Amino acid sequence: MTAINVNWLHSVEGESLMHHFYVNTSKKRRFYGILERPPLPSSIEEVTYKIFMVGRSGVGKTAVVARLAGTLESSNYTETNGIKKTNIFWPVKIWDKVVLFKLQFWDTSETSIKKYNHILPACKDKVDAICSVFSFDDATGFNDVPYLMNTMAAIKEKPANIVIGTKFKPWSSSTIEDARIKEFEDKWKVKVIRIDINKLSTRSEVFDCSYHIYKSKQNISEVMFFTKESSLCRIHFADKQTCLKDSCPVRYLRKLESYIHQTTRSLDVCMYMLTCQLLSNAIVEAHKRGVLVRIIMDLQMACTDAAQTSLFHNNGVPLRLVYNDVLMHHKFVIVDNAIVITGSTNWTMSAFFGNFDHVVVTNQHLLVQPFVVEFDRLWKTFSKSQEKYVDEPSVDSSLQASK
Ligand SMILES: Nc1nc2c(ncn2[C@@H]2O[C@H](COP(=O)(O)OP(=O)(O)OP(=O)(O)O)[C@@H](O)[C@H]2O)c(=O)[nH]1
Ligand SMILES: [Mg+2]
Ligand SMILES: [Zn+2]
Repeated sequence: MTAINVNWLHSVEGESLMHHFYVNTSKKRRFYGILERPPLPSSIEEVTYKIFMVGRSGVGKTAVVARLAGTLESSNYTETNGIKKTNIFWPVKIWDKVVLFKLQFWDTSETSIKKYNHILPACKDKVDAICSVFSFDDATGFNDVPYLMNTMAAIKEKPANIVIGTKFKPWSSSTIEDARIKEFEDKWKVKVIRIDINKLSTRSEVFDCSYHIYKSKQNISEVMFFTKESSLCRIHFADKQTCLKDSCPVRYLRKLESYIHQTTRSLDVCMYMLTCQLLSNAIVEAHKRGVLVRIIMDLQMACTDAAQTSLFHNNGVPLRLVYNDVLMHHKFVIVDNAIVITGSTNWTMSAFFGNFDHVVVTNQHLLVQPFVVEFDRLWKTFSKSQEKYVDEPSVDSSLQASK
């Protein structure tokens, strides 16, 4: 179960909503004008983002918005005059709820910005995201993208960044190599959305825009409590079902799993005891899809029978097993250097199903940053300890009793 499911639109629930977004008789998208919105149940949360399009003249800003809105008709170029506002509604299922995104694109042109002093301030006011557009035809324009993103960095709301490359032709080699795009994505922590005009469906493009902004704007502060009663839920853990209890540990566990599933770049795990198979498998899966996973564990706990150490080791996940005169007693995980999951809870089944324990999840920068620094420090400090496990995997069986 992942936090977001791209295939959800094809599910019964997804299909039941989709007709609101298309004109019945054709495959054409339905356009919603000012004050209009799709007639979805009011229980569905609507999230509005104001997105300001920036990029060189003629690069395809207006064409991209029209394409995403499903209203692209002519390919004749006319410079945009003034500000053009376009609302695009799109539903996405995130975790266990459907969110209706209202993407409000603000599109203008360099000439308009120069001509009228008030256009740029109006576009920047309360903006949620800056959409920088470049063309795969023009390598020099791509060099400008960091500059485009940086000119907006002073805005106090700290807009999210999305980057769109137009005129992408998957079948021919482009002037901008994949390696350069990848390097850019890693450096600036954004995904480049490639627009291939020959691809008829724009679903993944709209999805990428919505989800990318959501991820950077989302405010995470979660608290989970595990109690003695959590043990009652162990029976429905087998089929991964949650019950109606708000504090159902299976729900919490699946939530933790979803954080690991949504990791795209790095996953740092520092955990005294890590025996939970569900979460261990999710960590290995992340490693397999290219996420930079690093795990620090206490050597003695890592050598118990229940520990998943050999699973990590056999899959080539980088490990540091710390053997010290004091315990490596931390329980924290950092997702993409942006989210911290921490608390009293070891990632073991006994902790999730029967201990009094807690977990806090946050993406508050001021809290996350010290964990990032501390993890790096620990990783460097214990750089030699992994060999110890490989050389002497002896297990003190008396340790298992303390689990
Ligand atoms: N082949 C191809 N043509 C595109 C693509 N995107 C845009 N174009 C064409 O490029 C031209 C310029 O597009 P616009 O969207 O008007 O450019 P703009 O960035 O809005 O330009 P200004 O309004 O002057 O700032 C138009 O003729 C589009 O049809 C694309 O992905 N592929
Ligand atoms: Mg334009
Ligand atoms: Zn339950």
